[in-house]
Amino acid sequence: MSDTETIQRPVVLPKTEKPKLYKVILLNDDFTPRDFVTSVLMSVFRMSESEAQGVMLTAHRLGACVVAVYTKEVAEMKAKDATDLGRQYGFPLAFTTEKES
Ligand code: NFA
Repeated sequence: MSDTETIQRPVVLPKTEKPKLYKVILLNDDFTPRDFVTSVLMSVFRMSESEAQGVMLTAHRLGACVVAVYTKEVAEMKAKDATDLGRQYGFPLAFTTEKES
């Protein structure tokens, strides 16, 4: 045996899995008041009033609008919290989630 030996270490590749992201989508309906939708967007998604009005109007005109993108758990929790707020006041307001492609 020689005085020096080379120790073979396994090559460990860093695991850099990027988290899967999910969109929260606001769906239009004919009953929820515009100001209520704007307030929910401001409180649940921390938007300014003008941002929230822009998202609300886009959903109103086009039928749906992407609100924000989060990890799966956060997106699902925010969509539920926002939908539940509408339900508490008797509105059919609905937010869904969709995996980013
Ligand atoms: N379309 C609703 C109205 O005219 C407003 C609305 C916008 C509801 C976006 C839901 C989503 N009162």
